[in-house]
Amino acid sequence: MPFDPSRRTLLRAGAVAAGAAALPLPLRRLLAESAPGTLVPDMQGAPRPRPTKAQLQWQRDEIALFVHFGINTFTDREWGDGTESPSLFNPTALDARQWARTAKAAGARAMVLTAKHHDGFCLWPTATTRHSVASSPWRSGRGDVVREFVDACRAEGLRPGLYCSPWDRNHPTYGDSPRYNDVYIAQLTELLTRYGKLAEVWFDGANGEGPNGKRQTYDWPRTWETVRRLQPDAVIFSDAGPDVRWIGNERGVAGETHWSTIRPESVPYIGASGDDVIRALQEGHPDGTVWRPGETDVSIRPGWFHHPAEDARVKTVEQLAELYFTSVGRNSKLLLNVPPTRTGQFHATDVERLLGMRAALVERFARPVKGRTRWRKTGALSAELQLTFDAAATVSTIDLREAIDAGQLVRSWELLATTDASSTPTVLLRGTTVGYRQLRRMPATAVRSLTVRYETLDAPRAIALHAYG
Ligand code: FUL
Repeated sequence: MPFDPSRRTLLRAGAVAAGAAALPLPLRRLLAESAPGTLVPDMQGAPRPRPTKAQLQWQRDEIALFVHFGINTFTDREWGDGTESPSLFNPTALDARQWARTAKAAGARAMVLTAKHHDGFCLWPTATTRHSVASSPWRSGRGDVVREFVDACRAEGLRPGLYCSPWDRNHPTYGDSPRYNDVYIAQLTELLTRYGKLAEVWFDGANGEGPNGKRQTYDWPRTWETVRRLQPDAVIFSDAGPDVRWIGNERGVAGETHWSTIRPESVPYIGASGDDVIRALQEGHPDGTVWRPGETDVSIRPGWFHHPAEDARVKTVEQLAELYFTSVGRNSKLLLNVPPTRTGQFHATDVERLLGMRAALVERFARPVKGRTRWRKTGALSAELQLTFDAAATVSTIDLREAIDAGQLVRSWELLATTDASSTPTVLLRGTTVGYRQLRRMPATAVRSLTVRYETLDAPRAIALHAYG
């Protein structure tokens, strides 16, 4: 039995030293103060958050592939316990270019590799432990998966990111908090200085006891400071931010309402759990004081690592295309995990499904319907945008967009249509937030005009409406 998903959720939720009392003050302060976006005054003069350049780029990437690869790939487990021999790591035909080519062909613009998972095995030759590729038979101990990964990303024009688990079930210092924190910062420093520019640094909050029976207390403020100093253009992901927050589930579904802004106190520390926290992660808040959009991480298979027994349980093309609509189409970003097999390559089924997803999405957006647009303010906090066609046009996909570099303002909208048969507009769709993108599908409908009426938090700005046949 490779893993127990409910336990995984529990541990993620139970993360950092079991609660607010243990982590907390410095981190809480840091999270509250590290609002990375710049603030622009709204119409009442109150500051409203906007994204940083790095957050904007992260969002515009739309799809990134997550690559879970490591000792678990060779033991058929989801969580190693750290006692695995490095001699098990021996991919027969590792080809990071195959990952990168596939990612690109699937429409991804970035890729994030598990440089170290909870078992502590490092995919790069590190000075901090012998538990790494340097002690494995792969490439006679002279290989570096992280190097091959970043090189492959750059060769294919993808932006690389790294995951380095703070939970380390191998390192002897784990549980001895200050000593292990030094080791962890040394590992991050290697990763953040040796491999060029990174787009994203991904932190999982899972946390357990060390060999001394003590639970490790992570030093998040020092961790964030290290990333900011060494990779100022990377976004930092964790459950609670500071740049990108978790979306609250691993099913690939963002909230139907999804503000990129959030009240930091609603997710006060990494690993905070409970219905209110999940709701805050899913939906954010219109009065949020920081720009911290949600990232939707989900695996193409039931597990995060490759298990031969799951080769027949790869998500279908339809399921994958659906994920795009429930993440990117809800103002989020899709981080789609594709685990290499023991050969060190993506499985043929996964590749085929990813290409199928891409083809399905290309087909969905293949027939843009062009018309004349007219925008007007209809009130202090409302506006409408009309798209008129010369002849009846068939529409089945709607794409609404806010210019989020100036922040997120739309709080509710409805889409009305006129048809040839009647010039009285009828409501086709309704929604709440828009943000970067709001995508909707509907049965093909013949229309003469489309009008989005929307309400905003502050003085309205123009939005974009694209329709596809
Ligand atoms: C979780 C980890 O425990 C899983 O193994 C996986 O890496 C996932 C993305 O995050 O919390």
